[in-house]
Amino acid sequence: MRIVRIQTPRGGARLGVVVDDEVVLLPESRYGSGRGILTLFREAARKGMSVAQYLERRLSVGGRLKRIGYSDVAEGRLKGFRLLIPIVPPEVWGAGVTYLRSREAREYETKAKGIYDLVYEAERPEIFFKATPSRCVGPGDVAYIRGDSKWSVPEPELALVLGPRHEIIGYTVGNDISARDIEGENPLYLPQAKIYKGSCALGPAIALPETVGDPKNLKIEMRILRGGSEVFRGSVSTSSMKRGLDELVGFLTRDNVIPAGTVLLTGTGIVPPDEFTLESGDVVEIEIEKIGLLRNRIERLSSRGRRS
Ligand code: DO4
Ligand code: MG
Repeated sequence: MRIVRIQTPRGGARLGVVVDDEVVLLPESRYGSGRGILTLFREAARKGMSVAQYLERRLSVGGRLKRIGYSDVAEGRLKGFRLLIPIVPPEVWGAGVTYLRSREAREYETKAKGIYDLVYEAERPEIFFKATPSRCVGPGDVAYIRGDSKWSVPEPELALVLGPRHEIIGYTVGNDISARDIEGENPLYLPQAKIYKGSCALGPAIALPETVGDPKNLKIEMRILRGGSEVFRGSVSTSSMKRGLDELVGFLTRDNVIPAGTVLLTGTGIVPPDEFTLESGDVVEIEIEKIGLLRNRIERLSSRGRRS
């Protein structure tokens, strides 16, 4: 079962349950807020149920619930309906260098040789702050590369949605857009390479744990289109991630205050060739098996030197 958030023609947002290629819209406006999935989670927990069980019961006694085609909404064919970011997370964190391919790419770009070899092998993973709500975008939104970077790439990542007790309540697709030149110049520039307006894309759906099965056995694919033609395609399985998901969540939440709804990106295992950089107008498509396809057009920010 997958949960989406949908803009409706009347201007409000609703949560929808995706069943095959159909979305069943939940009429309750309390679920439509940016953290409506947490409201669902708490209501389900109060009844001793998982969200999937709670929704199954809700749908079975649902009466006449509105149904729309998932592909129709996702492809913009239904006037007035649009997919929204499925959760507006209070915080987004990222794990880094969790795949061998990322270690190789980081070592290639960095002037501080050896540092990423160390973090790949270390007991403690790299965990960094990535985004606040205003820096996140959803499916179909424009995502950004920095105006002062000449070498920026998408990072397709399995994203974990955490509940009030730091449990994984769902999975979504994340794009940790990053400036490789800024990150490579000096590891202390990492926050500038990672955190800026529109640097984090999330969506299109939150897949519930029951639907995902083994999250360490999911295929992640990325395509980059330029002028309508494919300029990059790559894939990886989450089975080649070096760290366990509980291990990453454990380090993130150790002695830390992590609000419910926080998203943790689990690192990239797909890196385009070193000569590749994103350009304005590129379209990035990231698909994770059992979760969905996240598509964003890329624009370059032009605020160099501006204060706000
Ligand atoms: O230190 C670099 C971060 C690397 C990263 O974001 C990743 O591996 O996904
Ligand atoms: Mg990353």
